[in-house]
Amino acid sequence: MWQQKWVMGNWKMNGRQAANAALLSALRALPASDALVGVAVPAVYITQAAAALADSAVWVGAQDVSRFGDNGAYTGEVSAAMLADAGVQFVLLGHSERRQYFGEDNVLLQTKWQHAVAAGLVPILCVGETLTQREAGEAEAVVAEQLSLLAALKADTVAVAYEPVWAIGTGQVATVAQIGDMHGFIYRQILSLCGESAKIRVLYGGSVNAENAAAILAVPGVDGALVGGASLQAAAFATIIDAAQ
Ligand code: G2H
Repeated sequence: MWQQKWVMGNWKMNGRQAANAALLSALRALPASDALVGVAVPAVYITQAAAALADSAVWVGAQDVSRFGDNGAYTGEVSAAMLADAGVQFVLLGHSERRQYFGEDNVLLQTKWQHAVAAGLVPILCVGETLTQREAGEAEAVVAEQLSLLAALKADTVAVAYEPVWAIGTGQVATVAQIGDMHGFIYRQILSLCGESAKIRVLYGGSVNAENAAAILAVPGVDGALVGGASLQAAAFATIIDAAQ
C-alpha cells in the first residue's frame, strides 16, 4: 500500500441513495487496479458504501471524524471508533473546506489524527495554500506549518493530500512544475519531521479530472490523487483510476 498509487474520491456533501448505488456498483465493477482506490462519502452514506463495496478492494472513507473518542455525550458527533465499526478504512483530515468553514487548526487535527489511528483508520491530512498566500510567496511556509502537527505524532506512516486551495473545484489546476516542487517539499518536510524511515504517500488534489489525471500522476513525487467533482462521475473516476496503474 505504501508503494501503490492511491486514487481517493471525495464526494463532499453530495449524494442520494439511488445515485450512490449506481456509482458504487460502477466502482465495484471496475477491473482490478494496481492502485489503491477509495471513496470518502458523507457520513450518513457510509453504511451504504460499506455494504455495496463489501469484499471488494475499494476502501470506504469518511470526510471527517470527531475530536472526541469512542462514545459520549457529544450530540451530532461521529467518533473514529464508530467509523471503523461501520466499515471505514480511511478518513480525510483538515480538508481546506473544513479549515475554511469550521475553523479546523493543527491542535484540533492532531487530536483527530490520534483518534483515527487509535481506531485503525488511515488518516489523510489535507494541506494547501490559498492564492493570496501563493502570490505572497508563502506557499511553502503555509504548508510547512500545516505539516508541523506531525512532529508530535511520532507517525511512521504518513499520507498527505496537497490541495492548493485556488485549484479546488475551480477547474484551475496547478502546473506540473508547481505540483512537483511542492510534493518534493512535502516529502522533505515529512522525512525531517517523522524520520527517514517514514512510509509516505503524497496525493495531489484540486480539479483532477479524466483529461489531466495522467499528466499529474506522472509527476515525480505524486503518489496519487484526491478527486472531488470527477469522483461523482463513474466514467471520469474510472479513467483517473486507469491513469494510476
Ligand atoms: C479538492 C478536490 C477533492 P475537486 O477539494 O478533495 O475536489 O477535485 O472538486 O477540486
